[in-house]
Amino acid sequence: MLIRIRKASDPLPSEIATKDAILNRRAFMQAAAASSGVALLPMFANDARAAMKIDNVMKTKWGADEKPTTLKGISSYNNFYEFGTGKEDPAANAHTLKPDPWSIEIAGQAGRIGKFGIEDIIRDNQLEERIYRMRCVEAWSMVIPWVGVPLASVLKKFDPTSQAKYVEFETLVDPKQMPGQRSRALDWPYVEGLRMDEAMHPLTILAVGIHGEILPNQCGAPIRLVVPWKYGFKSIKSIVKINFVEKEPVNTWQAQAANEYGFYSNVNPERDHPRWSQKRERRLTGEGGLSALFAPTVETKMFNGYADEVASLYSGMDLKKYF
Ligand SMILES: Nc1nc2c(c(=O)[nH]1)N[C@H]1C(S)=C(S)[C@@H](COP(=O)(O)O)O[C@H]1N2
Ligand SMILES: [Mo]
Repeated sequence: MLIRIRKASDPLPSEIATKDAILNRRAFMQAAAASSGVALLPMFANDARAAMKIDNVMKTKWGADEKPTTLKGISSYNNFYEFGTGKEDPAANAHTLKPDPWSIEIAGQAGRIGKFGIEDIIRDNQLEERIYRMRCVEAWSMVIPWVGVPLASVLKKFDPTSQAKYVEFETLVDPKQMPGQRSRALDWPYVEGLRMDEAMHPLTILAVGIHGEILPNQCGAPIRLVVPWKYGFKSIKSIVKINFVEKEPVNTWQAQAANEYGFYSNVNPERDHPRWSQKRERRLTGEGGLSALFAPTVETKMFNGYADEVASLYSGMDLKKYF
């Protein structure tokens, strides 16, 4: 089931220690923020910055020729409705999220179910850097150097049964940590789903970092999904539950407006959103003050440019119907 795109090296004891250290450093960060009475601002504090660094990340071929959006750009223009609906809201509000300790409930059609600490979930994996183009349904895009692990290798540890046709993911619900949940902007928890073969595809990862550093809270700390050939909303943040299910899950945006957002949500320039075109996208580089407004547009590619890798998953499907 697991398709390897390279020979995976066995983790060295030092790498295992590194993953536990991610969480310890996160605790350090929070302590530092609490004692200084300021919000977590890793971008502006040098000590904190060093503490955010993730060691032993293996570079991969993915996106080697791309110019990544800056960390500041990636972490100051976000969609994370749990912290407000404005693009600047998550950066301003996400300091109330406590990503450490963190556990994920594994449920449904699998041999091993229960609650697992995040450190157990990624323990056996080599952390990889993959520079992926990410495209929001709102027609903007970024190039993000993720640090993460293949989702397939994580899911396999829980022995999904033959009944497991889809994987459903849920975000934390806690209005104390996520003040946006005091409003009914969306139905909480935020839910997303993938077909099993999409979840097992080698491009699909769980991310724990960006630009070699621990994920900023507003980017979905401590662990979020990344599915680069689909619109951004499929890449659910701050995951607390992974559920192996038989039926196609109803994802949050589909529940919100089924005529606008489907289950598949593959990036498709040929299928416009009912209210706007999907033919082009604004590429946000994170450089220059008002880049979000004045960013040049580029052509949107089918499957966000990953057609060679993923088109075969959908052979025979009418992607205008299954949008
Ligand atoms: N839990 C949760 N996950 C979420 C969202 C959200 O509002 N809540 N927004 C989605 C959308 S619409 C996009 S475009 C991406 C944005 O990820 P980024 O802020 O890291 O760029 O997160 C996705 N994951
Ligand atoms: Mo999005």
